[in-house]
Amino acid sequence: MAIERTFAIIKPDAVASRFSGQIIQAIEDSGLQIIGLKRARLTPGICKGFYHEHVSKGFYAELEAFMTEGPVILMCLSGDDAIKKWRDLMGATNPANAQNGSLRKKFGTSIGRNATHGSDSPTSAAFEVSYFFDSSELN
Ligand code: DAT
Ligand code: MG
Repeated sequence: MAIERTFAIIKPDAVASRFSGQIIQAIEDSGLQIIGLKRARLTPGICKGFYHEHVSKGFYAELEAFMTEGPVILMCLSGDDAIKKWRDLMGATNPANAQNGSLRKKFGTSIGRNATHGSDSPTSAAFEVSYFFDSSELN
């Protein structure tokens, strides 16, 4: 397996509910390394750039309102098969369909308010990591 980097967000619902510690613990328990981490408050403009593939969709206004409602924790994760490993830890987009034990099942409350984000491909991971982190912030 190849060492990959992926991008993760602890979304505003999970930060506000003080689930950040449990989510970070789950990442460390999985063997993935957190090589970049910061807390931020997304603006509508930053959100549009990040979710460019979703801007034209019907749910985008709800997504932007949610992602800008409070602080988030942004992370770059590194490890074997990191993109799939982090997607598997999170579970399905809709918490109702997510596997028992997954983070979205445990901490998400609806398809819109689903606790975490993870890149879905090497291309999106490269874009998303560089959208939020300078290379000097990854160690
Ligand atoms: P994922 O975050 O699992 O990659 P996605 O890229 O399809 O899912 O969508 C990005 C986010 O947008 C998702 O985490 C939650 C929100 N979203 C997706 N589909 C939605 C819908 N039908 N209604 C409300 N929010 C939705
Ligand atoms: Mg996605």
